[in-house]
Amino acid sequence: MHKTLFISDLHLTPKRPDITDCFVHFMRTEAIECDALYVLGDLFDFWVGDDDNSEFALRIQTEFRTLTQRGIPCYFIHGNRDFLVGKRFAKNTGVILLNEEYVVDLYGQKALLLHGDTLCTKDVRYLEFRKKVHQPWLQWLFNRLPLFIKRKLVAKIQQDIRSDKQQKAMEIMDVTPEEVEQRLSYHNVNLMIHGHTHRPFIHKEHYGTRIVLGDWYDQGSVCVVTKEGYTLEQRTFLN
Ligand code: LP5
Ligand code: MN
Repeated sequence: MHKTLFISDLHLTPKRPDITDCFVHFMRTEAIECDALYVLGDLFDFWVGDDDNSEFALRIQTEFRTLTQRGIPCYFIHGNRDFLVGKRFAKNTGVILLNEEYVVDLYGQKALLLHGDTLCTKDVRYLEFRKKVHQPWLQWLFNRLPLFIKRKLVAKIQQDIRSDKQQKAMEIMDVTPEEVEQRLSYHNVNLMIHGHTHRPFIHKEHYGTRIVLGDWYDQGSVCVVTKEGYTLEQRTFLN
């Protein structure tokens, strides 16, 4: 049966081997049989840069390379935690990096794909922060720092902004419905798939359907699309 798979918000880290194991199992048993795999951001808990040559970083890249070498196309949209995934990662893995909004044709049904952070327009402080760290000149500079300095800087910034997020109301960190409608209408589609909010659900509104992928903290979350339709499914951790 032809199917296309969507995942996001795995937050892979060497600190959580249970998530990594579930991901590796998914890649080797399910993804290996699909038409295409789309990763909609936050694959990593944080990606400091393509120069990360840790065993962990290489291990994850090998999983993607194995898949793409078997002829299965893999696509990636940056999340707010892995916006520094770059050309070298793409070259190493064969993964194709997509723009932040991408319209895909799924067996005749068009869908808008995105990470989901940009839909949270009430989270003004985050969007200002995003604008800053997305500046090409800043990323160019950051990419030229030694790996250990980048790691320290990231840890420091994460620590500094932690309390900022803790003070935000849950409502601020969810999508703005008007923004969802606006993005769908801009692309002239009625289906959207995204992650980021960690609130897995299939929302049906008068302007279209919004599939929200879940995070992989306690189980895997996969959206499976076939020519018959779509399902949002869970994958239990191995043990
Ligand atoms: O992912 P999640 O759910 O935990 O939180 C996100 C938003 N947080 C983030 C932060 C990243 O996870 C970690 C960032 C590390 C930055 C390293 C940068 C290295 C430099 C690179 C230069 C090229 O994305 C969170 C959202 C939440 O999703 C829900 O949508 O609310 O946003 C924040 O918490 C952001 C704060 O509100 C922003 C505070 C501003 C502080 C200004 C510091 C300026 C630092 C400038 C850096 C160059
Ligand atoms: Mn996110």
